[in-house]
Amino acid sequence: IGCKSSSIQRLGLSSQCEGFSHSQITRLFSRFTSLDKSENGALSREDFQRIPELAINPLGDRIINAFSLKGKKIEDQVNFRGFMRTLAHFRPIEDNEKSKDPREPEPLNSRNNKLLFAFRLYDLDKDDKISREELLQVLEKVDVEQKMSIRFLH
Ligand SMILES: [Ca+2]
Repeated sequence: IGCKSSSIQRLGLSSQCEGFSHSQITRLFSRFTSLDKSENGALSREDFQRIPELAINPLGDRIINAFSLKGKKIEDQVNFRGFMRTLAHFRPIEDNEKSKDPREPEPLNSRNNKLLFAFRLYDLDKDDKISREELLQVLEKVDVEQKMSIRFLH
């Protein structure tokens, strides 16, 4: 759907759009470009840290890592393709998930892939296990955030 446009083909996305529509991709691309302060076609850690939603999110750092993760390695720069692939996990699950052709690769917004994505946010050392310490670290961060929001209420 909507992946045939020439501007999108120029981005090298003609074969796969990760389920995004043409207008969504156009919007994502303009967001990507506005974040790319060094204008080198890739986002650095600092570029991501300027996103207000991530700056206030207790798991912001880990979400940034999720964008930068290639296999088990954290890359310094994220290109548009990688940006889009990470965001694809946040798309709503499609109703017809079960009726899809099992030979097709599972979409990134499937239940499994969403779970895997969340799991990776907790698995800091990428050993495919969440240790007690890793879980506690997340809980502590969330707790701080909750305390802060309570303080703001009073
Ligand atoms: Ca681990």
